[in-house]
Amino acid sequence: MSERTLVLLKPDTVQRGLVGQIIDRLEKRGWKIVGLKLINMTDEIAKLHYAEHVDKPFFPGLASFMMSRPIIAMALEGKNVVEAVRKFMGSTNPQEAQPGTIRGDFATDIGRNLIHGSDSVESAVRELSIFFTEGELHSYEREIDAWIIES
Ligand code: DAT
Ligand code: MG
Repeated sequence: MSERTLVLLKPDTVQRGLVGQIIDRLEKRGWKIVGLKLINMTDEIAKLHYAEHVDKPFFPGLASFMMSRPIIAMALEGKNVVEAVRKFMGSTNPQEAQPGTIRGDFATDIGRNLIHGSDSVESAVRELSIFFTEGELHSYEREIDAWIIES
């Protein structure tokens, strides 16, 4: 079933000039970009987005990293895209991430792991509403989808 997920390309991705390569891989996988913008994360957004982590010892460092430079926020649509993007990203700790994943190919440190993807369909709905208004999420046809999606 087609669903949507939130992807964030973290400040390290933008600083390292990896935005194009990562978006290239996402597009080649066949997922549809339905929202995209460059933003600065605020303290308020960090607390909302990482609500499950606010009381953890790593949260202050995580929040200040995420607010340090601009990030890319993307909404992706596709079949089983939430779980599939998690696999595409690789393990949270890049030391454990498989080669072929974003973190496994481009990252070494947990605090510089390049990319965020929603961890469930429920999280995706919640997180997308933090970063995008209804009007910023687009529904549109792609003729090539007949060559990517069976039905
Ligand atoms: P993920 O980003 O894979 O969903 P998460 O939701 O558990 O991972 O954590 C959010 C981010 O917080 C993660 O991408 C990097 C940081 N983080 C998680 N666990 C950490 C830890 N033990 N030490 C430092 N940073 C951590
Ligand atoms: Mg997470």
